[in-house]
Amino acid sequence: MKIEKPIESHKRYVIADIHGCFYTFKQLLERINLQKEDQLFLLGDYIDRGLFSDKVLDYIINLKALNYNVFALRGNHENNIINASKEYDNKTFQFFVKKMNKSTNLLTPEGFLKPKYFEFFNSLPYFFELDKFYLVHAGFNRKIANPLFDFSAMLELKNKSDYFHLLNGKQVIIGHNVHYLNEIIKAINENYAKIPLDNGCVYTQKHKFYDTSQTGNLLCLNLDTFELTIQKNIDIDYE
Ligand SMILES: [Mn+2]
Repeated sequence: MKIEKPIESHKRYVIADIHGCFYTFKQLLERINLQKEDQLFLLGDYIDRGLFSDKVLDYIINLKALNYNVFALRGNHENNIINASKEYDNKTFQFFVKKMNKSTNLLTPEGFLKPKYFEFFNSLPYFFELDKFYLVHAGFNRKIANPLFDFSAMLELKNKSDYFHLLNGKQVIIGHNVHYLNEIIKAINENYAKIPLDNGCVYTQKHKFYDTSQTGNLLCLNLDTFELTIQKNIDIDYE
């Protein structure tokens, strides 16, 4: 899906991996002072891990209803939950959502995925093509002739270091893989071919893999100035 740049005075922002951190997301949007004419790109994984997946989704759906230019991509978490809702029997599905996802607030009292969320997830595209950028949840499979056809790579790609060249002349902006803040800032400042934006917003406490002094923020990149707004997780105050 190709998206044209807005006129000069309007801004373009990208936010990745909100993962249920509603209050942090809202605070970040207030700090950038998002206007209706701006473009806001979201890189997927709105749900799970944090406690407020439903509030995040309702907020995004409402911004769209109010005619904000919100462009939301599909993450593996959205893809997994719609697949599970189609493939599993209801008991297994509820178990999956409860145990794996902590997102029981996405379900009806009968244990089905609420139709408004199913519709939203089902509508999400896999990538956006902009003037100078591709935006995608996890990345592109650069080993095949046309990376724009490998949809599972777009959702799941784990490899942290396989892009040193632009894709069709464009920079690629990704979420999905947690990167430390200093790595992200370096990629932005040095204009890397691939810019990661997932700083592991939910990882605020001591963690077995991550140095949490370098994680725990939700980030917003201005695509035209490359200014980065760093919002510390405030959802922990609401849990
Ligand atoms: Mn992901």
